[in-house]
Amino acid sequence: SVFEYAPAPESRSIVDIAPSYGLFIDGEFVEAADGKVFKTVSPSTEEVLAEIAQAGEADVDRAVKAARKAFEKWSALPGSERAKYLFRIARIIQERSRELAVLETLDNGKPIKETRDADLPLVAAHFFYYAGWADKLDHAGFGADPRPLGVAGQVIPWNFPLLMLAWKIAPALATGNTVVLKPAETTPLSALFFADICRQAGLPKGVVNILPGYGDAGAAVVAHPDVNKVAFTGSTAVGKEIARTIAGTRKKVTLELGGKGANIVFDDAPIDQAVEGIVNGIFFNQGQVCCAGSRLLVQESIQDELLDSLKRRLSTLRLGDPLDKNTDIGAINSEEQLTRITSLVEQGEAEGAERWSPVCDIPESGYWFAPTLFTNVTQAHRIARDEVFGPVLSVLTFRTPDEAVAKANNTPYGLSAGIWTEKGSRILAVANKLRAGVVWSNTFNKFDPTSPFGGYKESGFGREGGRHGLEAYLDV
Ligand code: TXE
Repeated sequence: SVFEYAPAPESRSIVDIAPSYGLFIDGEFVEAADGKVFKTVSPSTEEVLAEIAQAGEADVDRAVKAARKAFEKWSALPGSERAKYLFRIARIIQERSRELAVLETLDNGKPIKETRDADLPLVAAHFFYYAGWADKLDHAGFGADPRPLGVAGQVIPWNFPLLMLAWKIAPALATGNTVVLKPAETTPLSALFFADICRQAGLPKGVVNILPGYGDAGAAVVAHPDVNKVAFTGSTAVGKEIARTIAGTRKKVTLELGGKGANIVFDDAPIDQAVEGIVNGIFFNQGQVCCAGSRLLVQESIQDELLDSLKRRLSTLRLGDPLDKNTDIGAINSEEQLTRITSLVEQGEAEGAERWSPVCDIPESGYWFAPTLFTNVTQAHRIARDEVFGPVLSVLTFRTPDEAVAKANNTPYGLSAGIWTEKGSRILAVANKLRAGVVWSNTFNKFDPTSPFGGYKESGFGREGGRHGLEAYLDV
């Protein structure tokens, strides 16, 4: 069975509820009003994992009503009481993290060592971190008596299903809001498991509602007149559509959208460390990361040395069964995403860039893409401009720091960047000129709940994480 785990004795696992898993509304797993269901498949085997109730407009309305009703009591609780629930949720996530890691890997296709060592610890950390804020809001410099906004409508993607849920739900609850969340259609399982954790934690009914479904359900959440705040992570195209829907309403909105991060390697960089950072930057989660370092900007004088090392390192990556703890590269989340990646890579070749991949066995079923490197890339190539959202790195070169900054900023996005150099003064000088929400130096893809995260330009609007992440859920 897909759900081969032993639920904690006091919990009722979602498998016990129904053979097809329900929407989570007002503290209960229920069928969709119109009885519709959809299937979620394993990206690494294409097997059907589960059948899920599919939310429609009527379900969104029901969930928003439940959240509105719950808001009256939830927002009136002292912060210290809300904190108790959040701490309890955080602890249960830790206790059940192995089951959650397996479930996430099955549904998403990412390697178990990532869900186990990165996703799950960060998910728990977010709940612990925001639990700590719940009783300190009056003293955090927001102004006297900061107030929650009401019902938060949240729509999340499939690349970090549970972590994006944590980024959205933890600050919303800490500040006294209630939630209607729609997970992505290809990864609904960990969100439903989280719903069970809310029940186990005794969270009052209606405070969190989870509505698996497609984009139409997401659009209904965004448009619902009784939703006060919208938080979205996903594609720039849908982000813009959401912004248009919200214009003219009084809803608050945060958008976390795409990226085309530059990893800038100067000639004095520690090469071995940089190679590890480049690999982590673009091949972590098969490159399906909004802040991925998908453009490598390397100083011309070290290009050959760096690329030789990088190719040697890529040849050691193991692609295959995501449940095997030695796997480095798992499956692409969906057939649709695989098609998107394939098409952009074919265009890269057609435009004259040079394509390279290490030799690796691709399993017969499932959605896979070998780690791919493009050299001879120019700024005009689509692979240098468009978000591929796959394990594909485009290499460009530069001669001077100013040229590196100009190339790094030459994108409609502005989410992330990396700088590799031994020179501290250069790190500060370059970082100050980069138009990116996160700049890492001599490391990449490091996350922490205390740090605000979000984009410049078309990468989005607003910040999540840290104290800034609370502002998005408060009126002051
Ligand atoms: O995104 P969508 P997709 C980028 C990445 C990827 C591309 C497409 O480049 O290749 O987007 O991915 C819901 N109103 N990112 O198609 O459609 C949808 O059901 C409201 C970057 O998966 O934006 C899902 O829950 N909601 C990104 C969520 O939006 C709508 C992560 C994201 O799906 C909707 C994912 C609508 N009209 C993709 N249409 C990141 N920033 O990390 C769809 N949805």
